[in-house]
Amino acid sequence: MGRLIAISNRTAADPKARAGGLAVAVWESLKETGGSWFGWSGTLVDEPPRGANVFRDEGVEFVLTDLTHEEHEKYYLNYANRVIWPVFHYRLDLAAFNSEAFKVYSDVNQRIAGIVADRLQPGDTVWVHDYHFLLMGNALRHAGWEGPTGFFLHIPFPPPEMFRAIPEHHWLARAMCAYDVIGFQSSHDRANFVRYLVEQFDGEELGDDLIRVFGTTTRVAAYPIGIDPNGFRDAASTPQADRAAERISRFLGERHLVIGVDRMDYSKGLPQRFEAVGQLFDAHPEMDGKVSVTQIAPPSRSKVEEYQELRIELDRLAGRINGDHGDLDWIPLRYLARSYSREELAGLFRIARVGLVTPLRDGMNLVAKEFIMAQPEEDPGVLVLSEFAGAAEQLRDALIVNPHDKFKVAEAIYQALTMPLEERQTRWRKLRDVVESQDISWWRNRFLKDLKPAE
Ligand code: GDG
Repeated sequence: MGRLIAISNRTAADPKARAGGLAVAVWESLKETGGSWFGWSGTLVDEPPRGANVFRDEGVEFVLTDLTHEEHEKYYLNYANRVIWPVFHYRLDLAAFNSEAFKVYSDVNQRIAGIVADRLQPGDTVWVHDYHFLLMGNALRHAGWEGPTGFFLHIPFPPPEMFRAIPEHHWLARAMCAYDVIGFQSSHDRANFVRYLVEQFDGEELGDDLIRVFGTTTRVAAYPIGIDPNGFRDAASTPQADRAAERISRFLGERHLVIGVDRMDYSKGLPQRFEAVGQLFDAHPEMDGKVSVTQIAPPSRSKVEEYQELRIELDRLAGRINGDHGDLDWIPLRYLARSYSREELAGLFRIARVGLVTPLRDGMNLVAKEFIMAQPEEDPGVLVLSEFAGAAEQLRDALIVNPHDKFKVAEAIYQALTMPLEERQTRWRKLRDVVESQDISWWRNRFLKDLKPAE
């Protein structure tokens, strides 16, 4: 294969950003093939930028463009994060449809496609990531690029009934089919998209994941993303991890740790999770003083109104639960609205008895996989996992719950806290085998193997 060209809104140009799953996966692939990574620089400017900021790091070329304030407002904050994000997470009620924002979204896709197309060479393979760039494949075709072009959606794809609520759904779908390969996190997301193409545009399933629609053939398949399992296991035994584990142990004493780590986002089901924790202590007073639930929730997109409301709701719920159940020497639910390093998180996961991953909707959820890899084999913790996370398709030996059902989630936490060692080990070994075998390289290799023109 020739050069790999990655396009994503945020890149790993900043070495500190190379810790997350996507950043590591793309970064490693680009280093192997000597490729380029196009995206937003993170800088906002008043005037439309001319050209891009180009630099190299470890053999990888970064080509970054600034966004204007207007582009940031309409393309990023409005269309990507207040139309596509909520609808794709089944939250029509939170969508702020806006045709002007769609126009700017489309313009930014085209502008960046122009920057990319100018630098593409025959033999290159283009891999576009995520919901900011649904239109990028089509824009590249218009700019004259004919080589292999694939797209991976990191977030869920909604049922057709919801997708059709987006006024521009037909434009989005038509443009998406300009990609040679469209990858989803789960078979469920794939099925939603295929059903949309079949019902709306008489798409024809040709077998082998190929769909014929809009006069072209596109591969539509599920490629569940993985993590770097050894990297995360190693992170859990660094001095930084030990220090974090030690610090929280001082606070825990003999108590069991139940941990959650999520970006503060309404898709992650945090209010429902807090309610379930309250229910746990209501239903099992014998757990009083024996368990400490710690939720780490770094704020994200704090300029968007719905995120500000979520923050207020979490403050309120945590205050109520601690007011109802806490005692002079015990805080049942600690909620920390800040971020920690990857090593610190790994250290906290390592000593947790229960990992709570209960999103209302999630493309995959990498935290579930990271939690597994940080567990010690001799005394592993238990994963409580939402059936609505993409990860639930793979991690069948977790305790799978409906995150809307606070009674069942509370019982699953209780079951996890009281589970005999032997059962914890049996479940954990099976989960570890999945996370290890279906890792980040497996994901990347499967996608790139398919990333050739479908005909
Ligand atoms: C999207 C999709 C899909 C979290 N807090 C801190 C921190 N994290 C790290 C986690 C994990 C990553 O961020 C979060 O990944 P998730 O998969 O859980 O969720 P999203 O951010 O919503 O990601 C998701 C993913 O893309 C990949 O395709 O799985 O469904 O929504 O790695 O550990 N990292 C550090 N400090 C924190 O405080 N360093």
